[in-house]
Amino acid sequence: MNILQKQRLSFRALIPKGIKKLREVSLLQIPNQHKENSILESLFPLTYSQGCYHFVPSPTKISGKLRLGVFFSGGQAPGGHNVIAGIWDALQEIDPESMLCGFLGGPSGVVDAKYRELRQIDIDQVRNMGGFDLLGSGRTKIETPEQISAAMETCQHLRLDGLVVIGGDDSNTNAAILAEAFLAKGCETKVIGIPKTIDGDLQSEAIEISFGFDSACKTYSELIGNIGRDALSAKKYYHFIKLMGRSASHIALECAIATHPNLCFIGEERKGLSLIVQEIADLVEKRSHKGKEYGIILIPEGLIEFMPEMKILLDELNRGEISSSSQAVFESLPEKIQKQLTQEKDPHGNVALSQIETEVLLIEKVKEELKKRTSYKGKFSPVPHFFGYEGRACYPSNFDATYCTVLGRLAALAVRDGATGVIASVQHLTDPVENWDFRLIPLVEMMHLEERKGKQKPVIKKTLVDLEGASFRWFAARRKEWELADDYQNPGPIQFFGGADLTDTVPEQLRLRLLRMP
Ligand code: FBP
Repeated sequence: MNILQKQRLSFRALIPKGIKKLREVSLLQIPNQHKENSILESLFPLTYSQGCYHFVPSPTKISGKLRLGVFFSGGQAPGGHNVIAGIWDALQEIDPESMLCGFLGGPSGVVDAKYRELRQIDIDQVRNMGGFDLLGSGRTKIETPEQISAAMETCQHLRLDGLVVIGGDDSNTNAAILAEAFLAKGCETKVIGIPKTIDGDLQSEAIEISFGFDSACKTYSELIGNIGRDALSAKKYYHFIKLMGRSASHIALECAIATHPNLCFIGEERKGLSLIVQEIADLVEKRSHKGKEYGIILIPEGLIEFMPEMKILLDELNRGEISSSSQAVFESLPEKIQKQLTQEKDPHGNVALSQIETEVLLIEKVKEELKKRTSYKGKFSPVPHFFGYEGRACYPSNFDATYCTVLGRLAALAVRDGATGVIASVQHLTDPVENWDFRLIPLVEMMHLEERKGKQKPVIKKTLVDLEGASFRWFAARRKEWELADDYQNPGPIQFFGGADLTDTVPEQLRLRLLRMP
């Protein structure tokens, strides 16, 4: 074990004063204020009308043995292990006789009753470590009546007071369904959601940001910063850097704010493929006229799905019927991309978007475009990159390490005090940790109805980049300047030692939201 690993294992997150002494805190439910939705009400009759919970000082000391289960769901996000460490610490404090059981391999662990009881030694090995390797993860959904019954049987067999779901929008939608089903069937297990995803698209007024976003973006920004420095030194390559983020472009935007690339596309602007290619070719040409044959271009993973003509093509490929206009789009694509579009399918039978090399697609199209331009005489040497998995299991930043520990504590408190169908929420995340505030938000409150496979389904909505929001406006006000100026920033690695101004920084987008100005 290297010295940094040892140091990180011994790091202890600061605990905000409101939840420092768990036996002296209790929940206070305030009446619900969400808009009436009769369909949601009919789907969630038992959890629909509950209000959100605040944490308040308790007049009496509350203790009691608890039995909790927990699992990871979906893609890795730095800080996940700290959620479990936070739950563990809270249980030790509430009653050291409590039990914590980890389900293996994601939600399927609950359905198939694959679990193991966690001990202090397990927690000591993963505290402040990235990854989800303590339990593993998976993308199975617990949604069929058979799966729900199997999950309930496991929870009843283990006599669980609570089940904590560490997941994104889909997993938390699932958590809401489970909570309702358990209540309806008289199962005592409470279901609590934790907002996880590096994509940053599980956010709302109540959920300021999902955990993992900060550490992943800081890792990508470090890499982009290094590439910027290399580009300025070598002056010979165009770096096309695709960044993870299944749909929304929050990661690309956050990294652009931190690193100032020459171009960064934001999917939510919904530009077509040819416009994007024109913009890149214009940039390459303009820079070439200034003697600059290098540059940095950021491309969000979800960009392709926002391009109107590609969206139609992808939908048609998913349905298996291609119109003549989509056929023409398909034929205009490089052969490699055509193969990826037709060969790779995700577990739901859809085109596997994360496997489509949008960076290669853009490089090939820009090459074609530049060849056509007689005004361009430069040398275009592109290099493709894809940063995704590099950032999902890094050491969590202090922000994520602390945020996750607190989320774990909130989950344990929620179960102790009998809440179910809620997600843990920490507010005022830009304030000093001491002053953070907490809520449990009913999951149904975050849901709306969306068409899935021709049917209206209740789901938690993915939050896209708000083109009127402070972060996008800040970026939009500066991006023109970055095209030619080479204002590359090199933020360096996540810092764990030094002053709080180095170690305790928050995501740029949270900071900008507070400033509320371009
Ligand atoms: P979650 O939404 O489950 O947190 O996962 C996000 C993500 O990392 C996306 O950014 C990416 O598109 C996807 O997972 C990749 O999935 P996989 O791990 O299956 O390759």
